[in-house]
Amino acid sequence: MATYTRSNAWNQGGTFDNENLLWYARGVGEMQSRELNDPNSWWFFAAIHGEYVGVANYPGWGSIPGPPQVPTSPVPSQGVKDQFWNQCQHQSWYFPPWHRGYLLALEAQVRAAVVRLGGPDCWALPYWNYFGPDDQFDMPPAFAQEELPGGEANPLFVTARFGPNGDGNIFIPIPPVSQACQNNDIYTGSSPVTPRPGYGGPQTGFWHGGGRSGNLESNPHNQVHVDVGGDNNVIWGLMSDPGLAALDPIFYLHHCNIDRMWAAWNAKGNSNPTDDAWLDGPAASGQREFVMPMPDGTTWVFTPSQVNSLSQLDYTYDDLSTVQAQPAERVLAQRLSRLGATPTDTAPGDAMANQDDSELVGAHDGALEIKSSGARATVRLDTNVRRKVSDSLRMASRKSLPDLVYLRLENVRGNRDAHKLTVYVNEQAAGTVATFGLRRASQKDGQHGGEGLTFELDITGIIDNLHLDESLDADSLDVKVMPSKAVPDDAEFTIGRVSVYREGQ
Ligand SMILES: [Cu+2]
Repeated sequence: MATYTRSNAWNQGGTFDNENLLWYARGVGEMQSRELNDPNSWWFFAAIHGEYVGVANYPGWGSIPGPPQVPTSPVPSQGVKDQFWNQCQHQSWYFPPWHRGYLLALEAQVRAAVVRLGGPDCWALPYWNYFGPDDQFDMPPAFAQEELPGGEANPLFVTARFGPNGDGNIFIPIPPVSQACQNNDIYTGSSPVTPRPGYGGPQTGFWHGGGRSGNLESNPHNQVHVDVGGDNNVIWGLMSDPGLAALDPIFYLHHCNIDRMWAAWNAKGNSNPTDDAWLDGPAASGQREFVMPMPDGTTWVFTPSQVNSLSQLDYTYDDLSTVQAQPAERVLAQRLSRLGATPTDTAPGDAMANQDDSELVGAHDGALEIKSSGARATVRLDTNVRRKVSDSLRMASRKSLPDLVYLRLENVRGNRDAHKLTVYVNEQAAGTVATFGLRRASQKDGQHGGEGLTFELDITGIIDNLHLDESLDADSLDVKVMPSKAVPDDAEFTIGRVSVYREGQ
């Protein structure tokens, strides 16, 4: 039996009538009263995720328009910083387990503060389920109030939180934000040619960000960050940047929902990796360990194997339902009938599983600049590979499953963290991605040499349509990338390469 039950922040209308939110606010307030070099402080915890404590210009912590007032001193020793700070795992298969451990430690800190203040010892972190009924896509109102019911300053209130339209109205637009990731049934793809990031993210070592996000991280996680933080054309919101995000108390309710979705995904029968490299974490191969300060002054070193399942842990959620996936079999049957395959074909199971059958169909080489008017690329297709795709669609049957096709925006770089990009292929919408973490992933002196972010979209449905319209014979695809808002003329914002891959199944 779990000791703690995490519940919906929107209970009692998401106001301070929800006691759970009121105690969260008081606990956060207590943590915010501690100094930066106290491992039990709010500021120290944000720095465990990522920090710009000493950076002079925005997004330096010293230039954030309060509240909250963010102290930039006293800075802990180099040894303490090296041990604890800048640990967050992004664009990595460690994204789900690292953030689970991080939430557990923060929750323990807030609970200890709540108990000290006379609150309930069963206090647990609330989650913000932006997919819930009614208006739950709106931020719970308690976060937008400047004062607590007693008239004191509200520790949950943040100035640098601008929303999707940059006007301070915080809500999550659904769509493009969706729960479609819950339908993926693979945690990390295994093809050595183009390994899909899968639900949980690509295989990496200790990885602070850069490259490709898994499906859960890409949408909803990255999009919600950018929707909440946004920008106001001068600065961007705390939630829009990994080095600022965990300063905003809404951060932990967002991540609590992401953690809930992962638990729900597992509860539906999907499996986490069984490789030792995942289970034992990066420290097992000599890299940094996952380590958290606990309220009793101890440190907790953890591995993914220790946070693999809620059954090992002392908490649960009051609701583990997320969208019910269409069964993969029905999705495939619909696709085959659209492509004209006869429904009486051989039963599934006879299909030959192609291993490692993945290759480039075409690419647009040379960097593209993203302007307010968008970016446009003509992706030339290799004649032979394109024919292979066409043939697989024409011959589609249960014995010979049609190809899957993916589009990649490779090595997107720049200083625009709060943007979304919507991609069109031959004028058909292929999907939307968010540039959360772009600035940091683009820094040449950063951990991964400024490779930027790479986005991948499944364009199988569009390719099927082009095939059915008999327009897949063209030797190129027209790819258009539209930013969600204006891009200043002097902004850095580029795409390294646009590519299209096929994969046999
Ligand atoms: Cu996050």
